[in-house]
Amino acid sequence: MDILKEKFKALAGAMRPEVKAMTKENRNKIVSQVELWQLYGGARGVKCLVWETSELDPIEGIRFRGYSIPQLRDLLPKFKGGDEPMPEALFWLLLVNEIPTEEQVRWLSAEWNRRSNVPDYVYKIINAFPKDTHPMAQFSAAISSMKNESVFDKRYNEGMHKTEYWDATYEDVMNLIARLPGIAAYIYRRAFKDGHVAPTEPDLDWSGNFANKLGISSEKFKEFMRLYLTIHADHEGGNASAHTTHLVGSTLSDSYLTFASGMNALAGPLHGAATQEVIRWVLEMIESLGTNTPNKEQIKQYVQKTLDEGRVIPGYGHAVLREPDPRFLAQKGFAERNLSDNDLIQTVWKIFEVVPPVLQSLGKVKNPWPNVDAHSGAILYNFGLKEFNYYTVMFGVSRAIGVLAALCWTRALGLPLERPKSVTTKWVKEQLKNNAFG
Ligand code: CMX
Repeated sequence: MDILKEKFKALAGAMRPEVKAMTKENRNKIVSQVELWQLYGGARGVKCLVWETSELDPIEGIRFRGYSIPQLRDLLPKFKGGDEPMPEALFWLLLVNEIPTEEQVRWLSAEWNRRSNVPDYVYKIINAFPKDTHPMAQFSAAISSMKNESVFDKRYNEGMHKTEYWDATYEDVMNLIARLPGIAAYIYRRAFKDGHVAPTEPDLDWSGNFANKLGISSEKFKEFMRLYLTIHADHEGGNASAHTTHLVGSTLSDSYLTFASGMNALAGPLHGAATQEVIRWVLEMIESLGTNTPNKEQIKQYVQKTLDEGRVIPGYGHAVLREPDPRFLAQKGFAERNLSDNDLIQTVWKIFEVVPPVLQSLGKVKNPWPNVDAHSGAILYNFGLKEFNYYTVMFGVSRAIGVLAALCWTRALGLPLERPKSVTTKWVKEQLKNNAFG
């Protein structure tokens, strides 16, 4: 058994009976109440789900196993010569709740490289798509196609005991994460470049290899990838891609179909596809204003025009956060250190000054501040990745780290099929008529 799996087995093995006993003893304690608006309001704030790997505070933002992003930039091991945290290190932390050593991270990079071979038929499936098919549709289909590889499915069909589900899931999760850079890069290279993808370099990490495979091999871009793939990984369990992964995983669907479902959720413009919508909107603004360096007054007028057209300002607002997203600030910090003389990035910073007061003045927007998607596009564009309908795929590669670590935990704790109760409006009206709500 490998070193990470061994640690996970020990930790989760101890926690499963503890959770069972705690649930039994406190079965009827009330955790959360649901108000009528929440039925029609996307279940905002209803606590009805366990997610071990991260927690989102509306003010402080995301904490991965209790650590903020600035703390993790300090504490997580770096690639040799680099400054940015590595997603391998984050996966280790999420899975076994400890900061890994450099040696442990090197082991995980090598392990993912070892498992990174993508089956040939996956390329054939991608090749069958028209090249202009949205990259997220190709990504989702390519991932789904690997159901055939599932260790979980094979062992389930052989009669695996339910206490072993975590073990088979761990194997699928490790294989799937290892293959994602190759699959994602092939979608990019085939749709927009010459179709050639660089081979995996055994001495390079997961992010460095992804950068190489995309065809952008500068050290700066590799460093950005390390940061980007770390900070987009997890955002507690209620967001659409995480929750979808959790829901589908709870049916014991294999990790490939389960993760592909999460990707289908990420592909929506109110969620992960906001990353492409932001840059599209910024470029449209630049074109419409006829300048690469719009001033704040020009930006304000364009923001107002967008709102008057009944559209949202992409990259701003959040269902939970009520302050600027620390993931936005982490990317701003990277740009300040590495790319600040760039017009597009300067424009993103001016938008950051202009948009919040405008949204605040509407009186209905609960969070006028930027979210993660407000910054990433401008940096990717600057590195030469200009095909912005591809950006959500990159978000998806990162999201695998969080939602698949969480899937291992779901299986290890033996959580059941998810099945909340729905009601009809007729039922709501009857309850109101009978004064049946508290
Ligand atoms: N621009 C304009 N209006 C906005 C807005 C924005 N950026 N954010 C919220 N609003 C509006 C809502 O559309 C809603 O209007 P109506 O009452 O007329 O329907 C009102 O303000 C209240 O919404 P809210 O409670 O503040 O926000 P929600 O929790 O309903 O929605 C989100 C959150 C992210 C969908 C919303 O802020 C939004 O559409 N933002 C733009 C898209 C975006 O950046 N999404 C990425 C989120 C991060 C991620 O998941 O990746």
